[in-house]
Amino acid sequence: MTSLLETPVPAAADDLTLRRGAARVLLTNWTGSSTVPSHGLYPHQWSWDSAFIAIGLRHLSVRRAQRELESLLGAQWADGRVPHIVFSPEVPLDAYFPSPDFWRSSTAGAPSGAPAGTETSGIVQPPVHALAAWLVHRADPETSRSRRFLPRLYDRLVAWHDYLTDRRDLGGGGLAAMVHPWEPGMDNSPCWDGPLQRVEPAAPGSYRRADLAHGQAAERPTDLDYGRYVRLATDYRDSGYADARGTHAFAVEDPCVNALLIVSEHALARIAAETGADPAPHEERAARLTDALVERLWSRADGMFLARDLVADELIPERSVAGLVPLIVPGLPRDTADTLLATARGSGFLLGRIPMAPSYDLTGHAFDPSRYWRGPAWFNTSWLLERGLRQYGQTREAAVLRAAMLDAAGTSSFAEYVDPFTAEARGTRAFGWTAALTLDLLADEPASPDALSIGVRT
Ligand code: 9WN
Repeated sequence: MTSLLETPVPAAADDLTLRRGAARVLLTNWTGSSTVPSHGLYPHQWSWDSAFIAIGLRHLSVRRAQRELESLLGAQWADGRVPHIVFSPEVPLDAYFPSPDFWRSSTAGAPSGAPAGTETSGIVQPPVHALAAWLVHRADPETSRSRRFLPRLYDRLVAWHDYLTDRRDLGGGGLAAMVHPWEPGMDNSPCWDGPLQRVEPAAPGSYRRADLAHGQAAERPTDLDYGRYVRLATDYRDSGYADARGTHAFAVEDPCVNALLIVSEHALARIAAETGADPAPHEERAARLTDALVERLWSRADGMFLARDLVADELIPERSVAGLVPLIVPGLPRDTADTLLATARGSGFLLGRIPMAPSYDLTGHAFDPSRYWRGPAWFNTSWLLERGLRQYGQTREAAVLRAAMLDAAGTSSFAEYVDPFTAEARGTRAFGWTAALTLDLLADEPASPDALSIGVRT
């Protein structure tokens, strides 16, 4: 197969048309205080979606980008968790499952400090928020300072990271654990197939999926997996959303989640310095997390990071794009970064040889180019890889990936995910973070390889 690196970097067909199309998606998906990932399939506010969306929205409206993060963090629980969904009271209950009457956050979540006046889910998603807040600030520091954007967010972001590094350190090794496949954001990844075997699915008639009304069954999780998701969420809710070691049937440490936590902790150090707080504790925590990531999740045999199953206390032998995302972490040992780059270019992910890296190993037994997180390529993980490549000096490869992403975003009508070989659209269209990250990629070529100066000229 010819490497894309051997051909000239194609200019994005028409940047202006692409920019207008992406802006239209964000304007259409804006609800007045936040952005829905998609009006049909995901009609509420999602946590990591909002962070990626804010990163793109800052190029369109800094005020809206600030609002996006403020509204999400406004629904934070007193224990520090940032819920993975903030429900809109205007959307009918049957538009999305599980709906607010399933999670019952304001009652079942009360022991864990859920807000009384807003309905949310009780689980979390990857912590991209401090990174997003920093990037939104950098887009227009003057407006940010005059609105006291960072000082108002700082304590909330610290409480969020404290929750993850304290209550969610379920493995005792210093990393944050996820207790439901919806939490790492890559719900249907083959990484979770093994740990999910232990979970008794909820009875098929006890709930009704809403996703199949919008997505094709062949591109979505199976009913059996859905039954297991429902069982885990029900049990967590019935425990009052309590986090304690040894009580979760599903508990994993995910490399993408923890890499994002590290980058966000570095961002928190910059936010601290900007707001007059002490950055040192954040840099120290980022360094500790980086050591723990390498110590607990690096697989020398696989040349990449793997997730750890905390119930069995072993690495999960499935290679997903989550294991390449730590390229976004600054200061990895050089041989670790070099090996990771080699794995990304190798037969499992073909980085630089196909348009966008798949979500799961192309040679893996469970690979499927169309099914949700089991093979298709996503724009958020590709955006992270693009930044990671740049950070480790691979600017030419980063430029090739950027061009391929822009091309795929336009031709797929800002699809939720695409076939990794053909970049053909899969999932829903007019998807929030695809449009937002397109705007971010179009905004500029970052002046510095530092992951925290993503998309901002310094
Ligand atoms: C469950 C909203 C979310 C993304 C996730 C993606 C998908 C939800 C679902 O959609 O998950 O949270 O219903 O499948 O997997 O990453 O945040 O876009």
